[in-house]
Amino acid sequence: MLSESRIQDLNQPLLEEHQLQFNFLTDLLARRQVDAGQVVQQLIDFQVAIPSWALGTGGTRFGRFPLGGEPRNLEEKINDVGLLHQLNGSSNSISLHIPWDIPQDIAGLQQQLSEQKLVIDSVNSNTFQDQKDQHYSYKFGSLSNTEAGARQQAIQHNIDCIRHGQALNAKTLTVWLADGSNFPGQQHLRRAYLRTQESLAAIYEAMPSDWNMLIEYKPYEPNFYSTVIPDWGTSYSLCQSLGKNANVLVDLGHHLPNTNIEQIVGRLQQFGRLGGFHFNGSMYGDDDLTTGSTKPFQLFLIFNELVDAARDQTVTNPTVAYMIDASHNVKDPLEDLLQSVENILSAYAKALLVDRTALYEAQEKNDVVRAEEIMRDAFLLDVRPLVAEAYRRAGGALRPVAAYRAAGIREQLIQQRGKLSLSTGL
Ligand code: LRH
Ligand code: MN
Ligand code: MN
Repeated sequence: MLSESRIQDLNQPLLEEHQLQFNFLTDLLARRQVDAGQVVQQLIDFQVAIPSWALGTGGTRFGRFPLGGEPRNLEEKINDVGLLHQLNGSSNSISLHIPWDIPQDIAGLQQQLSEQKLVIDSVNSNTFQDQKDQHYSYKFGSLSNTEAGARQQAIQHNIDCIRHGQALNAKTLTVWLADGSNFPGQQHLRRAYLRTQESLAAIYEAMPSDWNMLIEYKPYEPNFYSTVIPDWGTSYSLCQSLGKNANVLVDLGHHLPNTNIEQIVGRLQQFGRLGGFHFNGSMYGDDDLTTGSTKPFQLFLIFNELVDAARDQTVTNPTVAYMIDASHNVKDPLEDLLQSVENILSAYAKALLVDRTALYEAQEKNDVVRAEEIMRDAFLLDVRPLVAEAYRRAGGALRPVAAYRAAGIREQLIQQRGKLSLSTGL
């Protein structure tokens, strides 16, 4: 739908100003002994997975306002991620959600993925909704359910997810459980944990040795009194009990207000148990807003922990899976995702620019103000020319959202798929 030359044409009128800004930043950074080209290369190498469930207009439990042209099947979802990747060169993978995305035509999908230079990074299981014809209900939990049959059904579903993922060369299973309770006394808290641990162990056993399991935590919703995996400590203890291929997934929205997420990220890396991220923006909780829209400074501080640990040889954390889990009901989802990726790259670029030698020195001397100023210096620098240059060098658009609009992509999608096309998703 978008040719490379069309993207170049859209870049053309912006090039002169971009070059001016990029050259200025290159000179400025060179004075600080930082090679802008190297930073740009690190940005090009950074890839973040797009969730298949965020490509249609999101909704709330009060309603949904579809804008049309949304993908109706997995092929169309892959196509949309391909478009994003063409525009920014930074979204080369897709997270699937089963059963919303059951792959059917495996050979066809594989061909499409390779043509669009995409991979499937992870498969997410879904035991938070009852599916048609399923024998046991998840009303009172899945992997933690008091009924052995329901637990077994949920275990089997996760194993089926692995099989679906294997067909498309994925290597990661993401588990998020809605399990918990709504009222005091409803659930035996310790036993619910133990049943979950046992169920996860059965899935882990069935998982191929080159696969990873990511365990996501969340303090509330849809259960509002207790959640079986409410926090990183619980995820961490489950991972510890399972083995080295189970690691913690940090969804930025899955924290109570004011939680110091960057510290959690630092801790998990120190323990070698940070498995992945679900990036999104959060104002109150699991809001799934555009990543970086509400708390860009926090996003920068999280990336600061990642960059810091990556440079520390004593840290041996596994490869981290970077994924978005944001979807919105008043934005065009593709524009929303382009914005999320851009904010992620900006936070990463800023973290790469922190003067770490000066920072460590200030920290050692307990020079509080100096340390904070160093962080602010990096955060307040306008790194957009670096991000734009990364897009450009990857064959993408200098301004992906503007290019998306100028190319009339949504209009074309509506023409192809209809005004009222509905997608699966939340
Ligand atoms: C749960 C969650 C989890 C799900 C996704 C759809 O709130 O973050 O990752 O799989 O949303
Ligand atoms: Mn999530
Ligand atoms: Mn969530």
